[in-house]
Amino acid sequence: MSALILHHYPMSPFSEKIRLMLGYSGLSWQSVSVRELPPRPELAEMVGGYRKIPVAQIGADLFCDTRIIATEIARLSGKPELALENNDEAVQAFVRVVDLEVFLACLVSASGSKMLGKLIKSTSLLEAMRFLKDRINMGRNARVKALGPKQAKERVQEHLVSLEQMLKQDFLFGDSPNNADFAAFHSLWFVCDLAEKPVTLAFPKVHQWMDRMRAFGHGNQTPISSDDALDIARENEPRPVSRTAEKLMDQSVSIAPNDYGRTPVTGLLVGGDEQRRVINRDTERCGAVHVHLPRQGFSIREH
Ligand SMILES: N[C@@H](CCC(=O)N[C@@H](CS)C(=O)NCC(=O)O)C(=O)O
Repeated sequence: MSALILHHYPMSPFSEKIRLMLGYSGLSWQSVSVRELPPRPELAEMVGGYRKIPVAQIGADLFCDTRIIATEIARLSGKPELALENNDEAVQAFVRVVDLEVFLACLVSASGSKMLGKLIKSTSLLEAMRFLKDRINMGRNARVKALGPKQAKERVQEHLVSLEQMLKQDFLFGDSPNNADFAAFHSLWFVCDLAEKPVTLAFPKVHQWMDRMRAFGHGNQTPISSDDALDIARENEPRPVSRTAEKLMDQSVSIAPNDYGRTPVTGLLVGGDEQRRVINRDTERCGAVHVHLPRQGFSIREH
């Protein structure tokens, strides 16, 4: 089994992106089920304020955002095409659009009584109400605004037309999948598989591509508890990290996403690379941990 632990919940589209990458990569992984909304005390002990899901963990290293998680999966599985930075600019530009604008349009398009019913079934009526309140607040504090229902539906249609044109071969950018296929899949999975809206029926190539993507499955997962994950962090040292020539190096910083869910992680900036920054957090329950966050789409400030 690989040492990769995924903190996620079943109805989370970005988690589905990673679960499917894990299926494709052939890595076995450990699964921690988390609540659909904060508080998530065990996870927060490790990642501090970062509130988005999924989060991945290897020992005492925590990886925030699917961009960084994909890089880790690419490295562990020897499948470089899964890391966004290993793909050309056309792929990277496509993923920037599908992971934000198209994702938000799909969320709006998927909402309705079917989704609410599923949420109540997988949690409870009270939890579903708390969830809605949480997401309304999250939207209010976001820097990006979601479209209204009519525009969102149009945006999803426009996206499907474009995917249908791109699919001249089995996958979006060639005969085998890369990061873009997983990024484009998860939002449509939310609309088609969870909200059960058959939006791809009029797009045969997209429909078949979705089936090819689903066939990767989620791979071999072993459930563990959030306390087990804390124990694993405590029993391990963070892995060595390269220092970078940054003004705030070795200083206490806070790093937060620029778009939504903008609660910051604070800690000591200890290094990183071109794609990520790494901060050290000293925690009560598991000692020192390193939190890895993307540079793109995140802001850093002195704390
Ligand atoms: N850019 C992030 C987006 C992650 C994201 O938006 N996740 C949603 C769930 S799919 C989320 O965190 N929602 C708020 C929450 O679960 O508390 C990534 O690539 O990981």
